[in-house]
Amino acid sequence: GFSIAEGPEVELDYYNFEALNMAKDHPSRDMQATFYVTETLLLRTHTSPMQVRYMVAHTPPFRIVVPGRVFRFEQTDATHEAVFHQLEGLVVGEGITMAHLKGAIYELAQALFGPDSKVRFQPVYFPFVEPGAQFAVWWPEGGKWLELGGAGMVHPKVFQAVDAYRERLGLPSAYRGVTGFAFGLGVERLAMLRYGIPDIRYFFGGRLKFLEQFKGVL
Ligand code: FA5
Repeated sequence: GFSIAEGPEVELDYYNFEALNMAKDHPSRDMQATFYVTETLLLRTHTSPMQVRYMVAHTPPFRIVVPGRVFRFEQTDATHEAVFHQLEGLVVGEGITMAHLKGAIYELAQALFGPDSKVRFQPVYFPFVEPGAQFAVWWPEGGKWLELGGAGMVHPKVFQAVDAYRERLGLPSAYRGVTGFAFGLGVERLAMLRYGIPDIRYFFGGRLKFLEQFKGVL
């Protein structure tokens, strides 16, 4: 029931941060170290800017997923890369709750990792959701929980920013009286769990021996 939307990799600061309740100089921007192109243009640090782009252009109810490449000024290690992919999810409508969010994530985990897979939710802060959570899946190869994504209920300030933008475009406001959930998960980490890959750096390491294993899969 989800449709697929895609957005630009070179993004405006406005969509990547500002409209997501991360004003300039807000310390929460340090959560995602950023490659800037100019003062106002950057390489998107997550797929969440598409939440705003999509909502400005569409009216609820809807369900979307947004796959895409993202970029961060990161120190790399076995679970962190500077270039990776995310899958954003956004569901908006009347009566959408945190229970729908948890159900969707559990369903995804069961479908991908089987009925015995274990998912863990923990409360966490993201400026554009309230309440916010991060979720992890048990990673047998690593012998620990692997943080797969962030999620939460769309923050009222995001809906307000969207409606304010729509008003500037001469569109009627469409986000009063609705709620929504959003999530953003790491695609490489998903593949690591699914195929038992011990190090994220293999994906962009350029070793054919590694890549050729996925010939039939991709
Ligand atoms: C975000 O990027 C939020 N936009 C997620 C979100 C969406 C929250 C919607 C609420 C609502 P975070 O920085 O935690 O959150 O990244 C999300 C996921 O991307 C992580 O859980 C992880 O799986 C993956 N990820 C983050 N940084 C890296 C990295 N350097 N290398 C590989 N994967 C990463």
